[in-house]
Order: sequence, then C-alpha cells, then structure tokens
Amino acid sequence: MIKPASEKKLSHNEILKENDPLLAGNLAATLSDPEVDRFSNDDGQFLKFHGIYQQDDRDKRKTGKHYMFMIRGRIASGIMAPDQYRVYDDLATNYANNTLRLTSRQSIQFHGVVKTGLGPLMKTINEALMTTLAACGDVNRNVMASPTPATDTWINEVHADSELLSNGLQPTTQAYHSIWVEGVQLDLEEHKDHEDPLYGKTYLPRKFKTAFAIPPLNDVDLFTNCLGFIAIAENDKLVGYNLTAGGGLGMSHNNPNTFPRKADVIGYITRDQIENVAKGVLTIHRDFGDRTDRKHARLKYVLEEKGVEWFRNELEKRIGFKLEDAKPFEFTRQGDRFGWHKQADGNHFLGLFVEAGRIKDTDSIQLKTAIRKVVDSYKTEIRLTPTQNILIVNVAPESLEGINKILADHGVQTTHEKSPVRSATMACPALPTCGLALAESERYLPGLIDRVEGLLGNAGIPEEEIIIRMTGCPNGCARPYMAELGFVGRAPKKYNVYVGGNESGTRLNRLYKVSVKDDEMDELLGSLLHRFKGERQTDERFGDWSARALWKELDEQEEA
Ligand code: SRM
Ligand code: SF4
Repeated sequence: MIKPASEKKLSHNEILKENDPLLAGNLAATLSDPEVDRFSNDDGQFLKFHGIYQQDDRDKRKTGKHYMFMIRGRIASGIMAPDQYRVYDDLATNYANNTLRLTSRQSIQFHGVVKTGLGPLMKTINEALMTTLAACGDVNRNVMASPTPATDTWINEVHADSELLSNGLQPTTQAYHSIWVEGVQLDLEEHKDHEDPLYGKTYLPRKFKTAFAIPPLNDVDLFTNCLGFIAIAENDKLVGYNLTAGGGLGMSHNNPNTFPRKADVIGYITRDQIENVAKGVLTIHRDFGDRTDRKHARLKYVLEEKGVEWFRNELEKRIGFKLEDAKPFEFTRQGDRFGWHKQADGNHFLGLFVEAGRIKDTDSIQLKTAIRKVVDSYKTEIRLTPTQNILIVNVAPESLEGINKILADHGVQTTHEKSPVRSATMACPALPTCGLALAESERYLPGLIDRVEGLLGNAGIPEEEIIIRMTGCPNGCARPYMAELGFVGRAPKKYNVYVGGNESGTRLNRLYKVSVKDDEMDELLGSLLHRFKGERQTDERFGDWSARALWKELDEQEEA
C-alpha cells in the first residue's frame, strides 16, 4: 500500500490505481465465473476504465439487487460507419434492452446487459475494430467535435484532429485486450510496475473531457469541457484553434466547494501543436488535481484556485513555447439542425430528433427499425450529436426519396413537426439505471414537455423554442446548467429550477427556485411564461429575458 505524502488521505480510488496500474483487477476471473452475477466494488472501479458501469435495476430494488451493466462506446466525434452502426444495433437487440441510448457526448450506451452477455458484447465491439476503453474512468473520455457538415469544407480536418487526440490520449494498458478479447486474467505480479507513458501509475485524479467546436455553432457546449479547441479558419482554410481549459459542470447539493464552471480562453495554437498542447493540459490535471477528494478533483478547480495566469505559465513550461493571443471568434447557436440540409460537398444530411436520446421501437414510432433499414439499404454514415440526436450524412440526392419513405413507413418524422421546445430538450438517463439519481429524468421530461407545450399555448407563444434540460441529480450529465431553463433532481418528484442560460452556450444559468414539487410545476412555469410573453423585448429569448428580469430579482433577494 502506498503512503500518502500529504496530510490528507488519498481517496480509495488512488490506492486502487497505484496497486494495479494495469486496471485489470480480478475482472477476467469473475467474468468467467458462472456462479456470480456481479463484480466486487473495487473491480467496479476498474470496470469504468473499460467503459463499463455495474448497475442494478432500481425499479426492482424491493425484491433485492438485480445486477446489470451499462456499456459506453468511445466514438470520436460521434462518427460511425454503416457497418459499425449495424454492430451496435445488433448488440442492443441481442444483449441489451433492445434500445440504443445516445449520450450527451456523442456516444452510445447499452443498458440492461446481464453478466453473461457482457463478455460476448465486449468481444464483438472489439472484433468490429471499435472500443469502449477509456469511455469512462480517470482518463480522457470520448472526444467531441461538431458533427454537422453544413457549411465548412474543412470539417473533416477538425474530425481528423479529434481522432488524433482520441487515439493519442488513450491509456496503454494491455488488460483491456486480454480480458475482453482473449479472456485471460493477467498476472498482476508480473505487471505491477506497468506505468502508462502519459498517465503514469495512477492515471488522472478524475475524468477529463475534450471537445472541438466550429464557430458560429457551439453544438458541443465547448465551455463545459476540461480542454477545448475553437476552430479558426482563414480564407476558408482551417489554420488553428483557440485553446480553452477548465470547464466542468458537476456539483453536489449543499456543498459550496463544488460548482459548475465555464472554461477560460487560454490562447491560440496552430494545428500541428494540438497533441503537444493537449498533453500539456492533461498532465497539469494529472500533477495538480486534488487526489484526496473526488468531488473536488476536476481540472476546473485547479484553474479556479491557481488562476489563468498561473495555468498559462505552467502550460508554456510544459509545451516549450509561448502561446499566441486568442483570435476573435463568435458563437451564436447551440443545438442541432433537424430535417434535410445540403452539405458543403453537394450531398445531403438529415437531422433526426431522438427524444431523450433513446433509439427504440414503440407501437407508434419504430425509430430503431427505421434507422437500421436506412443504414442497410443506403449504407449511410451515422453521426451522433452532442444533444443526443442523430444525423444521417453523405446522402446522394437520388436517395432522399427512398429514405423519406422508410422513415414515414415507421412513423418517424423528418420535418420539424415536433414542437420547437421539444426538439431543444435533453435529459439524462437517471432512473432506473443510474445509481446516483435522486429523481426521474429521461422518463419524466417528455411528460413535462407535454405540459410546457400546453402552457406555451396558454401564454400565446406555442412556437417558442426554449432550451430545456433535465438531470436526475446535480452531476449535470445533460448539461442543465447551460440551459435557458434547467431542472435538476433533488428528491423524488422535486427539482431545483435554473434560468438564464443562452442560445450560444456561453453563459451559465442560475438557481431560481429550490425543490419545486411536480404538482407546483405548472403554476411556476405558467406564470414565468406569461411574464416572459408580456415583458420580452423584440425577439428576446426566454434565457435572455430570464437573465435580465429574473436574475435582477435574485440579486435583490441576495442583497436583502
Ligand atoms: Fe455523466 C456520472 C451518464 C455526460 C457529469 N454519468 C455518470 C454516471 C456514469 C453515473 C455513475 O457514476 O454511476 C451516469 C450513467 C447513467 C446511466 O444509467 O447511463 C452518467 N453522463 C451520462 C450520460 C450518458 C448522460 C446522457 O444523458 O447522455 C453522458 C455520457 C457522456 C459520454 O458519452 O461520455 C454523461 N456527465 C456527462 C456530462 C456532460 C458532458 O460531459 O458534456 C457531465 C457534466 C460535465 C462534467 O463532466 O463536468 C457529466 N457524470 C457527471 C458527473 C459529475 C462529475 C463531477 O465533476 O463531479 C458524474 C458523477 C461522477 O463522476 O462521480 C457522472
Ligand atoms: Fe445519473 Fe445524475 Fe448523471 Fe443523471 S445527472 S445520469 S442522475 S449521475
């Protein structure tokens, strides 16, 4: 066992990593043991680095713990070739709960996989040359990048840079391959000195998140990432990136040491410098992040406490050159474009809204079957968006009609027939799978939006778009703190209500009301929407009105 150098005790996860830097635990042995339906709690921590969460069905807790697994892919920029999508779709049918859960970081999760299905599922993903390694854990996670091929001819270069970092920041442990592909338990004694060239023996103090944005679209919610790159083009050529660092949203109720934080703009770099710079930022987190308190261990707290000047100096020492000043940029919008649009190269893409990110078949809409038929018939590339939707891209003009027919035959709408307010929503999974959920989210938000649609109608603004996001706890997985109207679970049927985020994703919202009960929601939201209708300035959005009118009230309350 290592001896902590500081007065404070290292967190338990630090000891686990130090003692088993391969992250192998007892995983292979437990996996092949037919007598057990779960892994030990310590092995549960190692599983995360392999992209797996051990969960139990919280709907069934009254009858004991029913263990199951969530598996998350690592899919750089959310880009999937047709064959890769087909593998995911088959795995969802054969081993998970027959749904694919699109995530807020352009990935896909399987839910409800039992232990006997875990091995075959993981092996198949790897045999299809995909991976789940480092989709979770104290490492760099799935790298996000704007997926929308709308206007810029150089978007592919941004995707290449995103992939470069996705690969370049990957941990090197052999355990992943040996457990999930070869089914072999590594000899830990033999590998006890394994030291990852980038992460060292104990990896990062906490998760690390990276994203690339292409202004004016801020669809990746850039400022919520630990490390961010804002594409800068000159004469229609990508030349470099503004660098951002220190964003993150997770917090805990009643713990003022934890808070959402927007990233700072640090400087400008050229394209050839991104890997060196990314490693510099990541190793600052590795070396200065708080390893004694996992709630206070993200890079954002290093930036907050040591300051941007210190951070820039430390980074320049590590990368060996001075950063240029950031170049001008402007974000005007977040979110996805729905319906058919023309790509810069003359092909077409279709943006499809996926409610709460859940691709499934219901009696009225067979979304899962429809997407699969489109992919089978037209070999289309699928792109996952940062707001849990999908884009079907690179579609030749002559294929549009056939794709529209498949979708229509399965009840899937391709035009913006869903209300604008619904298509701007996101919810995290929460119950019954997430062990941290304090309230419902994915299962609750669609019904709440039915009510909001009614309230918008009553207020005389039925077509208003309001960016609404909900999470079942304050960890912020659907990025509720950037929403114009955010709901954060506090207890069953009780939510904290946040207001004042903006359309460009550049402003954190503020807590407006604490613990609003489900049966108080219509009155609160109805009165806010009526006020908004009456007080808004020309074309003012709900978030901007809230930041102007409601924040003033909050300031007055704080001063009183
Ligand atoms: Fe998250 C933990 C789901 C994006 C902040 N997140 C979890 C876990 C794994 C629960 C757990 O630790 O037991 C959730 C699994 C639930 C389930 O049943 O599937 C979970 N997070 C998700 C996803 C699936 C939400 C979604 O609706 O899409 C997202 C997966 C993204 C991916 O593909 O990698 C997801 N999580 C986020 C984001 C948004 C983002 O990254 O853009 C955040 C806020 C940004 C940030 O990191 O600060 C986020 N998740 C957290 C936190 C708080 C971390 C912190 O700094 O304190 C936790 C709790 C933890 O890590 O202990 C968490
Ligand atoms: Fe679970 Fe909370 Fe994340 Fe929702 S926000 S998925 S409840 S950890």
